[in-house]
Amino acid sequence: MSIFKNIGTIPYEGPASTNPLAFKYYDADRVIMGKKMSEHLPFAMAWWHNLGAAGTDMFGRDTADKSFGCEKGTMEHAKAKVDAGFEFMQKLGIKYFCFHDVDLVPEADDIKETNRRLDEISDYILEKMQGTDIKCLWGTANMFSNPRFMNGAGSTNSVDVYAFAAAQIKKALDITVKLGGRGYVFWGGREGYETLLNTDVKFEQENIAKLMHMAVDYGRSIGFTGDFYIEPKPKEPMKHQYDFDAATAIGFLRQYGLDKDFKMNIEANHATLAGHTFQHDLRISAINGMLGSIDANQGDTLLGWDTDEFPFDVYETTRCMYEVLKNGGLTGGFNFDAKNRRPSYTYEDMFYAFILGMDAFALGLIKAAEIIEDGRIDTFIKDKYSSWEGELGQKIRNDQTTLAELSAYAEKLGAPELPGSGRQEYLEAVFNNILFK
Ligand code: XLS
Ligand code: NI
Ligand code: NI
Repeated sequence: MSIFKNIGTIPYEGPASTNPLAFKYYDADRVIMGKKMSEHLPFAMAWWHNLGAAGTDMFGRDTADKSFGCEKGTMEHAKAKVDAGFEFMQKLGIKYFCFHDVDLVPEADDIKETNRRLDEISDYILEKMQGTDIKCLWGTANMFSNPRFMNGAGSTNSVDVYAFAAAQIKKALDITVKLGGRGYVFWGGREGYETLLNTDVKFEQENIAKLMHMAVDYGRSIGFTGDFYIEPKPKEPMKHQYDFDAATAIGFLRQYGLDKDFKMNIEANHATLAGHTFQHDLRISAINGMLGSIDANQGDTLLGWDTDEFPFDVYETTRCMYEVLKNGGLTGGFNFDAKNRRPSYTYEDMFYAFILGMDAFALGLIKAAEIIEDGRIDTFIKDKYSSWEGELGQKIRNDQTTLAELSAYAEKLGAPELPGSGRQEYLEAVFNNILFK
C-alpha cells in the first residue's frame, strides 16, 4: 500500500527542468573526480525529523499529519513509519537512514518491554531491507527526552539513571549492528550544565568517558567495526554542553584515550551555534583525522538556536564538499538532520525538502570539484608558504634548529620583508567565478 500516492520516483531532469518533483543537479550516476555522485554523497534520512516531527513548536501543536493512517504511540504506527520511510527513501534514491531508539518504537515504562518492541521493529525493518540496498548509516540512543535524563546521561548525578543510559546504549548498538550501521553517534543532548553552582564538571566528564569506553568495548564484542562519533554542539538544550565544538570534543577523546575508536559527526547548524563556520569544524576534524560523518542541515544566522533547516546555501555546501573531497570522502555519510518549516506541512513538502538538500549538495560537489580542478586557490595556498621550502624552513620543520640559532639568523637579517599579500578579495572573486560560470 502506497503512502505517498501522488508522488513517483524522483527522476534527474537537469537544471533546465521546472518539474518540482525532479532533481536538477543530483544525478546519481554522474562521475565527478572518478567517483559516482551517489558514492560521494551517501545521503541519509533522519527517522526523527522525517517520520516523527510534525511541526509542533513551543507555541503550537502539529501542523503535519504523520500518523500514516494509524494511531500514534502504537506498534502499528511504528510499522507504518517503516513503510512510509522505505517508500520515501526508495522514491528519492536514498540509501541510508539514521535513528534514535525511541524514534523507532514508542517507549514503554519498562525497558524490557521497550527492548522487545525494538526487536520486533528491527525484524520488520530487516524484512523491508531485503531486495533494496538501503541500510542504517548510524544509530543512537535518545538520552535527553525522558525526564529521567534532566541532569544528563553519562553526566547524571544519579547512578541508576547512568545504568539506564548504559542499557539504552547497549540495545541501540545491538540494533545498529543488526541493521548494518556504519556508525554509532553520541550527541551529548544534556551532557552539560545550567550552572556551575550545582555541577562537578570533572566528575561528570570522567563518567561520560567511562560510558563511552564501555560502549566501545561492548560494540567491538558484538562485531561492530564502524566508527563511534561524537556530534559536537555548544548549547541547547543545556546552557553549556561539554562537546562544545570539534576542537573541544577531539581534546576530550584524546584525554580519555578514545580517539582511536571515535570520529566527529559534524552538524552545520551546531558549528555555527559555536561561533564557527561549518567549514571550520569540518577542517578541524579533518586535520586531526577525525572527519567521519556529517549532519547536513543549515541554521539561520539571525537566530541563536538549532533551526535544522534543509541545506539551501550553495556557498556552504561547496565549502563543505571542498573539505570532504580533500579528506578523501567520509566513512559515514550526509544525514539530513533537518525538518520542514512548520507551514510546509504536506507530503509534497517532505519531498521538496529532500530534493532541495540533495541538489544543494550535488551542486556543492560539482563546484568543489571545479575549484580543485581549477587549481587557482590551492596553488595560491601552496605559494603562500613557499618561503618554508628553503633551508631554514626545512630545519624548523624537521626540529633541527634552536631559538638561539633563529635569533642569530634574525640579527643578520635586520628586518624581514613583509609577508606576501593574503589576497582574500582575489580568492573570493575566483570562488564566485567558478560558482557562476
Ligand atoms: C540535536 C542533534 C540530534 C543528533 C542525534 O541537535 O542534532 O538530532 O543528531 O541525537
Ligand atoms: Ni542538531
Ligand atoms: Ni544532529
